[in-house]
Amino acid sequence: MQARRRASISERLRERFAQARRVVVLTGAGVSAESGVPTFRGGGGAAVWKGMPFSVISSAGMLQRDLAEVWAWFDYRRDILQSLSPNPAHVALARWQDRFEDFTLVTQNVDGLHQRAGSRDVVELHGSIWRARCVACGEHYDLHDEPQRTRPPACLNCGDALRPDVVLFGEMLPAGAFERALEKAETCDLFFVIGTSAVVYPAAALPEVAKSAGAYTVEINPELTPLSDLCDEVINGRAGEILPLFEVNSKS
Ligand code: BJW
Repeated sequence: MQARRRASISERLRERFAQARRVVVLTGAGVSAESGVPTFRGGGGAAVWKGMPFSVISSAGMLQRDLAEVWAWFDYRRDILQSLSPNPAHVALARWQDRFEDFTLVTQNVDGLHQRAGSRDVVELHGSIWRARCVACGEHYDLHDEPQRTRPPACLNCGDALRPDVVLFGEMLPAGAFERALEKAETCDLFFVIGTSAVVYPAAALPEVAKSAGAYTVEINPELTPLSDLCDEVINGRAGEILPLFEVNSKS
């Protein structure tokens, strides 16, 4: 079906939204853009740090070659995040969890802003920048309250090295996370894909799965993506401006 592109919410979507029982939302970096978090792609460019494209620094190969540099990249980003706050898109999605019979928020973001806005039980496909993990025994460490320089230099359990608990290119997703997202995508009636360039797999397969299983699929993004033609509706706009509109003018 040819996607319809609109900058506001159609009556048809409002009806779907009012009647939906099982809703899944897949978010990407664009949802945090209005908080000031840089996206990876979009706007014609790709994130670069110290001259390295993020696809190099955020890769399994880099972790093997230079763990200290990978830590420096994530320390730098955690530092930026400390001064940023959730935006109206995060806040709107946190409200949605109490609105539907079954609501699942699946995110590719590692920034924790959904949780800070009040979202519970978020499926984090690519891990969290706020956790470290032992490369040997898998012990986890919460980095929220730890100033960067005092994080344990090594695992307190087995003494081996710690790494950021995020999913780098070429790594497997956390056990169970994709499976849970897949099950929800297969059984939902309304699926939103918001603020993702939809080029990273397996996350980008979820809207396709939902659509094939009969869900009404909606994309919210200021740019077109490889999923735009697949979706039943495409709202070309910023998540922080569009999502609050569902509440403001909702008929229900
Ligand atoms: C707005 C906005 C506003 C702006 N409002 N919107 C099948 C086919 C081909 C390749 C593969 C495949 N299956 C697996 C692969 C390999 C690979 C992959 O997908 N590669 C492709 C890129 C080619 N996938 C993997 O390696 C994954 N692992 C895996 O599949 O394991 C099994 C396996 C292992 C080994 C071999 C084979 C299979 C793991 C992927 C992990 C991705 N990790 C990263 C880094 C995380 C750590 C970190 O933070 O550094 O995750 S990469 C990066 O991309 C990050 C993101 O979560 C992810 C997605 O990016 P996202 O969220 O879409 O952001 P952007 O920047 O791309 O887009 C922003 C969008 O927002 C744009 O569209 C803007 O327009 C929009 N926007 N402002 C709304 N205000």
